[in-house]
Amino acid sequence: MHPDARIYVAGHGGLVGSAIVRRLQAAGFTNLITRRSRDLDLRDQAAVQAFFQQERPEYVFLAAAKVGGILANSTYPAEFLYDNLMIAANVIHAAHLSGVTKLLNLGSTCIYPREAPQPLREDALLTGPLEETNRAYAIAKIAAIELCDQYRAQYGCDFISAMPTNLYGPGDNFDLLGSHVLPALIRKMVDAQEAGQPTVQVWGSGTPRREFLHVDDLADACLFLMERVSEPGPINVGTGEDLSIRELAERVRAAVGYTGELVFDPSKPDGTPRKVTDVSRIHALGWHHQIGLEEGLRHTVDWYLAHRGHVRGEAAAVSSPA
Ligand code: GFB
Repeated sequence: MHPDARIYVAGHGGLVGSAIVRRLQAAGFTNLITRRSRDLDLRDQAAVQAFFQQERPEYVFLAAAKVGGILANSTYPAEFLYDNLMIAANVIHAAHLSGVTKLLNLGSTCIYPREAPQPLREDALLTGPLEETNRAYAIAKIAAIELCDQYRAQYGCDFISAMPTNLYGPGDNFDLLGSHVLPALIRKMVDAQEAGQPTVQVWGSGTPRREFLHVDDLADACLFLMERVSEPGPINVGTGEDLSIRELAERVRAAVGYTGELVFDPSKPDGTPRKVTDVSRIHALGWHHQIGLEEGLRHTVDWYLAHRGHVRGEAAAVSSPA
């Protein structure tokens, strides 16, 4: 990408899109195109096609999506399927029609089967049944990969797909019903410490294992992949290291300085028992994450404390994947 390339970041207001914008600006790209969702509804095919004809982006980062944690995914499966299918179909098709040079599609490691061997390799895609709590979202994300691959096969479009593991960082959704586990635990423990509350509820059994990647590392990987990789199929982006939800809760407690007890709530779902990515493909390509969980947690707690008056808190935020 040349420094004045016309680059559209779809979903620039979300966790991932805002990190990609920061990364592109830091790298000296000056011609970034963005639209707020209230100005351009990516589910509206005619509006999306008109936008692409008018703006003629050369590069597209597709970071727009309806996303949320385990509860939001299982409460609103129709919207997680419909919105994400429409966004992907409209943007990818319009990118083809308007002659976009290259597009990077962002998905999630929940595309892999629930019982796939761990760590999750890219070739585990479509080899078994999906996790129930996020099947709708996963199917939309699998369809987006397939769109990229079929437009590549039939029309030669240079469309690639990155599959980040669970993400966190500045700009996350801290709504307790809609968010993912890491921002939820930060918020619960900060609030509990301030209120002198002796316990904090942690959903599920605490035994599921998850991997966490700082969103600034993901943004770096997106730029890396956009500039260097042109291949079909998903490419995992993660750290390759996981921990249990109980261990995560202890780490958050230390980062926040919460002195109360953790209480596990078995009435809430555990979701998939383990999700850790095999990152050998992206390592072989030459990319490696930089931000460890301890540093990333500290940074995110600081960000939350500085921004807590005006963080996002929708039940299921629209605008960034994973
Ligand atoms: O982050 P999370 O909502 O998403 O939950 P998934 C991860 C684990 O943390 C589950 C537990 O076992 C939760 O029960 N957990 C404990 C909590 N306390 C909390 C809490 O206060 N809030 C939340 N949210 N969880 C999502 C998928 O799955 O991950 C999406 O639904 C997507 O499709 C995303 O792939 C990355 O890792 O289970």
